[in-house]
Amino acid sequence: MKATHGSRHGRFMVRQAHHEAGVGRWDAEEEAVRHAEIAGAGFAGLTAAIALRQRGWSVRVHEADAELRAFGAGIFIWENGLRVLKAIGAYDDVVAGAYAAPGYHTSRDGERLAYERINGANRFRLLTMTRQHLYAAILAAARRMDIEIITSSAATGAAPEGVLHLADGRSMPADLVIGADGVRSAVRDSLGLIDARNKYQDGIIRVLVGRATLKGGVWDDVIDFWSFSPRPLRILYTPCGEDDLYMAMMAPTADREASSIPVNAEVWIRSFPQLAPALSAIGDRGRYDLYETTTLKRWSAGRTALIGDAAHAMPPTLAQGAGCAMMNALSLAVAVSDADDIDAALRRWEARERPLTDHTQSRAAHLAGSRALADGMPWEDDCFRAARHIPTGTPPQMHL
Ligand code: 3HM
Repeated sequence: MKATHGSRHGRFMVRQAHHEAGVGRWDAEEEAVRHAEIAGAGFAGLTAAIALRQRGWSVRVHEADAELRAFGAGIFIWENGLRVLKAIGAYDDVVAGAYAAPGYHTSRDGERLAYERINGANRFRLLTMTRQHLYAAILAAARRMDIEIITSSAATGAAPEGVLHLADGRSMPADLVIGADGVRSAVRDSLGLIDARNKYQDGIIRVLVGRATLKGGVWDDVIDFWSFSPRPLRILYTPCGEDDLYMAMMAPTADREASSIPVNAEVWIRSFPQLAPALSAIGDRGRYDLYETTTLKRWSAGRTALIGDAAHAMPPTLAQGAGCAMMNALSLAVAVSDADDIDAALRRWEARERPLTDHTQSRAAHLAGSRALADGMPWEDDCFRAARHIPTGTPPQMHL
């Protein structure tokens, strides 16, 4: 482990921060440790916390919510995300409860359009799971590393010199501040880093229900159902295990009936009668989110860095939001780990990692804007560059 070279805050600030937080964990061993304050205990924030802790840093994570949880829907994790999970010690728990669908179909107006075998020999994997399952595995890895997580602790902003400002009025100095506080990031906005924000004609309701009778044969696959008549709607049908079914239900924002919450089951069943057993079980579950893209002028200002949706919110069309978030969180820790000059390390990190995220975000945005997934998932390198990527900080020889 590297000591405090180049750290302006170093031991004093760590001691002070611990003291202010009433944390009595100060001991001689931690004297030389560098310290990070992280806003947001989502996938990105916890991944960064674990990866920094693995490299000898002291970290504290602030979560605005009163509870540590993921919202109740499903998620796809491609091979790149699995590699990051391996690196942070969450892989075994994730794989233990995840689902590997054997195939991926696209169906349009009742016709089968495309089929791709997935998760078989010589194919990289695409595991599906509930968000809560993924979150629990990452949180357990953070707990094993003794990472301090403070709930009901919202960040209001940060300073480039390395200070995280909290809603309770406290200011936490650190060698590194990370804004992992989501698509509405206060840390990002306090630094004026937004470059562009785009919205699209569609959004999705994401919901988790029981699989009911939808089991066996083709019902064990992922099926992307599109329907253009009588109105454009889509349901990405995704088993997440024996019992759980994730449905991503795309509807134009202008279609008030179909995009309303609680879900108007009747409207959806009219377009997707074969999914009636699942649609009629939704009740008041589900949440409608717009497809949205956020890009930043820079991913860092001084010693403050942005990761996850705060940095690169993207439509979920390539299922790489969490994948890119976790890759960038891990590579950030690698970049600063032994750096004498944190500002310079963050600029190098962005130069190295950002092109892949920008590319993925732009492909995801194109798919969202064009509804091109209605023609089938484009299984080509251009769309799956991130999925095939070997993330910084993960062993290249690892065969999962
Ligand atoms: C995994 C996933 N893939 C695609 C979409 C979409 O196009 O809205 C949503 C998803 O959760």
